[in-house]
Amino acid sequence: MGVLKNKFHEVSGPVAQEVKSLIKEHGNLELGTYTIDQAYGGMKEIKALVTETSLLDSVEGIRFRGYTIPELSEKLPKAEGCTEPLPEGLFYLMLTNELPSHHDVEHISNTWARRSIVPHHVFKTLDVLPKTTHPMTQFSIAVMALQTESIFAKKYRDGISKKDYWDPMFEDSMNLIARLPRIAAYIYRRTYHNDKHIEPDPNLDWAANFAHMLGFDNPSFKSLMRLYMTIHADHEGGNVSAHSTHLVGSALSDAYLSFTAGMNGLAGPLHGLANQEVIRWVMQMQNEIGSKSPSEEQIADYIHKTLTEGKVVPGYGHAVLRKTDPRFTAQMEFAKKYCPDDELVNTVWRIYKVAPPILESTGKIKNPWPNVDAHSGSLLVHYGLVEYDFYTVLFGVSRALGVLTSLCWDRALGYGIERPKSVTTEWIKSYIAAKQPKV
Ligand code: CMX
Repeated sequence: MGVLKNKFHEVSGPVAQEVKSLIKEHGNLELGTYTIDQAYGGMKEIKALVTETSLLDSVEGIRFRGYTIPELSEKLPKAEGCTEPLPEGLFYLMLTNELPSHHDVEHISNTWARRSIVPHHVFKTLDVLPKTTHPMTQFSIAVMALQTESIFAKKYRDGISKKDYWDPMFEDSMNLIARLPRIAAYIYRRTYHNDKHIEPDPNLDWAANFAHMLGFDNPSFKSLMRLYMTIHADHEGGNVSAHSTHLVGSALSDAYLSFTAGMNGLAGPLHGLANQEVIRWVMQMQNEIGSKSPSEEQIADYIHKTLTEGKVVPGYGHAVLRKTDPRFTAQMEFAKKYCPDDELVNTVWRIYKVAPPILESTGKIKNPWPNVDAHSGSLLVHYGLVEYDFYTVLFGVSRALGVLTSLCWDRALGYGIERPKSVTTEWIKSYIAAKQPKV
């Protein structure tokens, strides 16, 4: 068994026992109550999922295994000369619940580099798609084409004991994470750079190699990719990409099938696609106003116009958060260090000043503050990655770290098939009638 797989087995075994006895002894304890409003309104705040890798506080933001983003920034190993954490380290932390050493992250980088070969038929599948196919659609199709490689699917077909499910899920997850940067870079280069592909460099860490294959060898872009891949990796279990991966995985669908489901959810404009929508919206504003550097007043007018037209202001609001997303702040700190005078970055900062009070004044938007997507595109544009339709693919590559770690935990803890109860509006009406006081 590999070092990391051994470690995961060693760590997850006792947790599985603990969960078993916890359910046995306290399974009947109520976790909360919920309302008709929540049943219609996307099940917000209903505590009905258990996800080990991270926990989201509405005010403080995300904690990965108990650590905030600034704490991770300090504690996770870094590449030489780089100020940003290596995403390999976050993966190790989420998987094992322990902070990794330099040696641990090096081991993961090497393992992923070794496993990164993508079978030729995946590229051939992509090659038949029109180049106008949205990059997220290409990404999903490529991962589906890669499903031929699923070790879990083969083992299940041959007959495998339930207690061993976690093992091929771990192998599939490691292989998939290793191959995603290659697939994503291939999509980018075929779509925007005339099929001029760039060979991987196995000596680079996972994020730096991704940057290299995309065609960006600037050291600070590599730093940005390490930061980007770390902060987008996970946001507890209820968001659309994490939940759909978990839901589909609960049917014992393998990592490829489950992850693709998550990516199709990430491709929605209210979730991950918001990162492309932000830049599209800012550019439309610049065009309409006729200035690359719109004033606060002009931005305010444009926000009002967007709201009047019945559209959302992309990059603002959140289903859980009620403060500025710490992932936005982490990117803002990066920008202050590397590109404080960038025109687009400064426009994003000006929007940050202007948008919250306007959104708040509507009286209905629960969170007027920016989320992760409000900042990411401006940094990518700064380095020349201007093809914003591609941005959600970057999010997707990072999100694999969190949702696939969770799938490994789902299998290690023996979680069952997900099957909440649904009712009809007629049922709800009868329920309300039955609850009315008798007169
Ligand atoms: N602009 C305009 N209206 C907004 C808004 C925004 N940024 N955020 C919320 N609203 C509206 C909602 O559409 C809803 O309107 P209706 O009552 O007319 O349906 C109302 O305010 C209440 O919504 P909410 O409870 O505050 O927010 P939700 O939990 O329903 O939705 C989210 C959360 C993120 C989908 C929403 O804030 C939004 O659409 N934001 C813009 C898109 C975006 O940035 N998404 C990325 C989120 C982060 C990620 O997953 O990557």
